[in-house]
Amino acid sequence: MMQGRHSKDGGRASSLVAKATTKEPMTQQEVEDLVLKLNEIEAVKFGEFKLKSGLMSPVYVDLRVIVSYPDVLEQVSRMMYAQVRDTPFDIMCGVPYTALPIATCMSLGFGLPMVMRRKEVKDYGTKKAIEGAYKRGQRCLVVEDLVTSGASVLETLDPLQKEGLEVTDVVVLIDREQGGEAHLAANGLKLHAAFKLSALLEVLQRHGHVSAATAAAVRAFIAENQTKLPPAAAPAAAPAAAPAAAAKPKRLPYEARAASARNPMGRACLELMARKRTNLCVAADVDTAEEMLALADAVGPHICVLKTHVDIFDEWTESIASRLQALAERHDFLIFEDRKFADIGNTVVSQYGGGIYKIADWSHITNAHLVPGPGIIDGLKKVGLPKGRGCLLLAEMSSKGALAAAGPYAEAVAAAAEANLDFVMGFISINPGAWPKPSSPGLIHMTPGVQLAEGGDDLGQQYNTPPAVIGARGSDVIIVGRGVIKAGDPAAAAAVYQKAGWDAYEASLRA
Ligand code: 5BU
Repeated sequence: MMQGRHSKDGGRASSLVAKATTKEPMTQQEVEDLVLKLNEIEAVKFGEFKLKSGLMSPVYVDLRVIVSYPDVLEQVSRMMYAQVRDTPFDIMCGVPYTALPIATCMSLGFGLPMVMRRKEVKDYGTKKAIEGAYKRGQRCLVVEDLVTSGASVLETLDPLQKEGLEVTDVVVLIDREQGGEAHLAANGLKLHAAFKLSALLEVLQRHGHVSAATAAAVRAFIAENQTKLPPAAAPAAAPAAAPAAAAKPKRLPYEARAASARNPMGRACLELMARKRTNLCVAADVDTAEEMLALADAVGPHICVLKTHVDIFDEWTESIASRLQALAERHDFLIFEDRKFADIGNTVVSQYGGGIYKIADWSHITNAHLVPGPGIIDGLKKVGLPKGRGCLLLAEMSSKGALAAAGPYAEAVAAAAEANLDFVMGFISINPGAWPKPSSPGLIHMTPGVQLAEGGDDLGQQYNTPPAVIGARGSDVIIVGRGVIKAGDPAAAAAVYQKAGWDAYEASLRA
């Protein structure tokens, strides 16, 4: 088995490799230029479009037009090849029709042998479903222009497998991030996308081709319109009840969501979690600032976020704040002052930026109730946005009888977050998987009330376990206080929670 540009045919391969290596990977500038070109030739359009389903969409992607722009076609094929240059395969198959010219262009540009699937042949017994030269057991890369649900790729999978070809990888130009990646993964296929729709959107917004309002509408549309896998395309070996399970939108990996996060702290947090393999936030509810700093140093290697309540300490100085920042830097975690602002916009400006604590100066993240209305977000944003800070909105609380709870309150909080994606990075939530609308993929859910066993304290706290919080309830981050800080060895306890949280996350990626 060889990689990317190679062929199994020895003699032919050497000349093809020589040709392929003349093509360098695209630079960032070229990638951005390509996005702008796709917009210019209206392969990607933004506005109001009625889809075949009757649904109104703020984005329309039609890549058929690129056949009329050879320079774009060539760049697209280069960009797509770059995604799979380290992936082993022997031949490629383009999904008819839009991807056929793209596959052909990759074939010519990089010396990659190709086969074609006949779209019209339904009776595979009488006519060849796959045209071209291939041998059973060869590894075939599927080339597609766009993936939404993954259904058309899965249609191509069947005839290829019937011919004895092994299919494990799919390359596309654009992933609309509507569930296709998960559906393909459920069928054993790894998706390599040149662009996620959200990344493309980000470039166009940065260059002034898409307004903030349109970008927000597109992100909300993507989040709200996660596809279900058609039953016919559900995994063949699955038992009868499985298609419905496969149709459930699967968790996207943290790193895949980072590009969708418009708030810099949201993005940093998702990237950090993936990089450090931890979704653990430790609540440093200890008695003194010195103890908090010692705890931060001890649990630092295991956490993505350290949550503080600095108003429980007797003293707070700039020096304590800078020592905490230095620890965050050293151990690669974010600081979250759990201040739970709850006043009118004008007051929170002073509370967040001033006073003894000057929270906005050192805390990457803070949080707020929406009880006063959206003015509180505007006030906090005025202080936090210029400093690149992020805000979590309290949608649900962990304590018994909480009024911040699932239902109209949490729904209003979710809508306020979607309207402020530049500053709001996510939520404090308890059961986000049960919310009527999934939140935008860049928004993070952090859940307090976590211990290794279910239970509670005598003041209303209620505990769920890491698998229940990350798996069944679909949250992203476990917030653990006493489970770690009251342990004999907090660092060892943090390691246990890190593993429990991460195992639950990995299991939910496969679910
Ligand atoms: P515990 O020791 O794991 O129960 O600590 C939980 C922490 O999370 C503690 O700092 C609380 O202030 C915080 N918390 C919470 O428990 N429940 C909530 O709904 C919110 C915050 Br919001």
